Amino acid sequence: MSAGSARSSASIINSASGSNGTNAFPEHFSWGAATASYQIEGAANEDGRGRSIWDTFSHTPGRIHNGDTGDVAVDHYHRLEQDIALMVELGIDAYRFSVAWPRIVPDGDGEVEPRGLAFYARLVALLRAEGIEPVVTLYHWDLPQALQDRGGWANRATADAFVRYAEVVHDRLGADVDTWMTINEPWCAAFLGYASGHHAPGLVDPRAALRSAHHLLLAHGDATAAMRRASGSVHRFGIVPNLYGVQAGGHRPEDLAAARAIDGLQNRLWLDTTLKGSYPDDVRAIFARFGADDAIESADEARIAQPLDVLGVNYYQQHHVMAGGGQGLGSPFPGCEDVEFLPSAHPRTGMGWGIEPASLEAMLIRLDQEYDVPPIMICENGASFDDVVDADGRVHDPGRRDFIAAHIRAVGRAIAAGVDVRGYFVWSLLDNFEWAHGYAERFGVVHVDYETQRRTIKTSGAWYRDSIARNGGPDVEPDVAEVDAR
Ligand code: IFM
Repeated sequence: MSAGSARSSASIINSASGSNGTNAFPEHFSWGAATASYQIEGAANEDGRGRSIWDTFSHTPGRIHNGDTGDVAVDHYHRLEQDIALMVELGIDAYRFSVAWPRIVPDGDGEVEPRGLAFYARLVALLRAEGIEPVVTLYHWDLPQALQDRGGWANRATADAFVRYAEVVHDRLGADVDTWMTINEPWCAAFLGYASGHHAPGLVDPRAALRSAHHLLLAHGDATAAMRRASGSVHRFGIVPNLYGVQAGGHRPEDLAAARAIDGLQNRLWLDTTLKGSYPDDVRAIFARFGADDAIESADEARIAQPLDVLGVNYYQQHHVMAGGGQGLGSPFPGCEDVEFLPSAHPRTGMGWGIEPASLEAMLIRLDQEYDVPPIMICENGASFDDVVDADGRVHDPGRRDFIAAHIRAVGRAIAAGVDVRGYFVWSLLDNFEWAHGYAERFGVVHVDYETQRRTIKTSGAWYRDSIARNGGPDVEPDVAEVDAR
């Protein structure tokens, strides 16, 4: 049994949320780690897996740093036992992974591939055997290429294909998986994929991006309804937007308007539709401006706003914006082409993302105050930093460790203020394929040597393990000397 198994015997969302008296984190708070299929699995051509938009995109010259692809990634497909042993060593209670749609329905909406289902069934069984709770994400961006060839998410039929795929996976894994997340970071899938072209499928088409946003939401709502019909009240369903604090970088009315506009597309688009049942007026106006509002049929908003049991929140940083001098066509914020993004004045991660943990606390409090929000799980939080591998092979990453520690503290403060947060998943368990950055950016608490596939728990991973053992407290501040001495 894992160190985490005793604590994870109660499921994530049904667990009581009372404080244990020594720190803010409830007794059954769930500590986890997250990954995604294309970023770790490799085995791109095995067991009948179909081609995804990320296979196409990563094999297109000039799209990915260094020409990297996910063909091999960190070979997780062949290393399940080894990677689960690492989870046991870290003592995590829960593991959030995504299912690769092209492994299950290789051409998107045709034949089901039993070998793909068998792989995830084995993963779930191995996790359960160690007392680690599986949390499934159904879509973390690897759309079957065959569906993209028919328009991808800009085509309403893709939402129908997603519902069928979700039903197939839910039917096979439902006996052992309680918590189901539909779509990971729909903002990225829609706007980096179809508006800025930084992600697959690499299009610069704001109308298609807005249509895609709507169809991703519809896919979420319809799949949630279908899975709930099949499982009654047994399972918990949610969606995982990536939320950002948004700060105006000036006091002019147009700066405040810029911040409001970015907040609309980054946050309220996903939150108001799923939790309030309607598009915000300013966001709806952007759909109309680009001729994308014809995608929104009269019953759609009700279909999207299915009751949720959990809201997944991915949180990394806060935007600072002001009016003027924006990005023009190719902005990942259609309709906000005149908004300028400013660098954070705070210390930054290796990727230049501002380190502002208080903004996570503020976001959680905002969710609690502005929405009838279900229990929250932080489904991703973490940072890329350059790792230092010493002569003995140990990997030192104090920047990542401090980032994680500070954000856990922020979650603790939000809980103490009354926000119902039930779990925290570090991004990521392992170094992996960081999309357009290829393997140049590392987010893992476990280092991977990409030549040998050797895994080494980093300083941050050792610290996280110790923090989990203390249930995040009473003092989650890293003891630098003690951890580094290992
Ligand atoms: O690696 C990604 C992940 O796939 C989605 N959320 C953000 C992470 C870091 O960029």
